[in-house]
Amino acid sequence: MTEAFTVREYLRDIKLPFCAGCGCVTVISHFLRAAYELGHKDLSKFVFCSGIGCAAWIPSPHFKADSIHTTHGRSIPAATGIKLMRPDLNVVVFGGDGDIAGIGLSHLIHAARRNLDIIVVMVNNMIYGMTGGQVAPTTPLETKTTTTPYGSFENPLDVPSLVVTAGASYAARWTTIHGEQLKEALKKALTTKGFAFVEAVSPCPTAFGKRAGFEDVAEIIRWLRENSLSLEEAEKMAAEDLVKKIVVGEYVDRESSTFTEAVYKTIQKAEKSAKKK
Ligand SMILES: Cc1ncc(C[n+]2csc(CCOP(=O)(O)OP(=O)(O)O)c2C)c(N)n1
Ligand code: SF4
Repeated sequence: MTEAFTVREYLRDIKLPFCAGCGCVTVISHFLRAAYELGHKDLSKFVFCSGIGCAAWIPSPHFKADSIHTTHGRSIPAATGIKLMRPDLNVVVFGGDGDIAGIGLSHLIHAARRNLDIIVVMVNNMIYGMTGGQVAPTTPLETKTTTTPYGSFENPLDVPSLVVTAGASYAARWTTIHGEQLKEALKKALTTKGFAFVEAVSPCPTAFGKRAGFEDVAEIIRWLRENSLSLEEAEKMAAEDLVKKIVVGEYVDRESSTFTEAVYKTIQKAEKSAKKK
């Protein structure tokens, strides 16, 4: 089935806005391949939501699909409304780490807590890319950015672990160099009953690489390869040795009742009791 796949089938004829070497392009390709391998010949069963930022340009207006660009950090509330009105559709949120885990963090936590049946793909370039490279909640410790010229002094947020604690059904982190695993995680997310979260750690040569001291995108890719380790390997290591590592793998894969089910069940119950009166 994979032989005939071409990303062009799923994209409008509009030039993508990303810099050369940007991981957003890799994420597009793996996401569309995942959809294709699940039998989606087009994106008519999808709605895409995104906020503001480079990664927020992934779906809209490029995918041949219905999509909505919201304000910065507010893509999950829009997705919530769409999913409740159209539970038959795959509602997918794309966003950067600033959009999803910075300004939009509370929405992410509550969507996971509710086990809202949407898919959130967070493209983690470890910086605020579109605004020129400010420190983000995901920037690795001691990394130089425009707002931390002497290196970041904050611990980065481990977003997959956070959504697991909040109640997500599925959570995974891969990098764009783990192509096959990332695509498989996206397929799992798309078939998960409940809240599914996929983090794709992604190179941003322009805003992250230059400030953090990387010569070019090849050097960022080398760094991703050298610093990624599996959850199983990480379990055997001390916390202080993991500070600058990228722990990849599936953080959770479990089933429980979803927000949409709970809402519709409550509506039915209310209608039944109203009829009795
Ligand atoms: C309410 C609001 N605050 C701040 C901004 C400015 N702003 C635009 S994009 C962005 C962050 C982008 O970073 P991220 O979400 O990680 O996406 P990236 O560009 O790195 O893909 C910020 C702070 C805004 N547009 N709206
Ligand atoms: S600034 Fe970074 S994230 Fe934005 S398009 Fe360029 S490489 Fe990609």
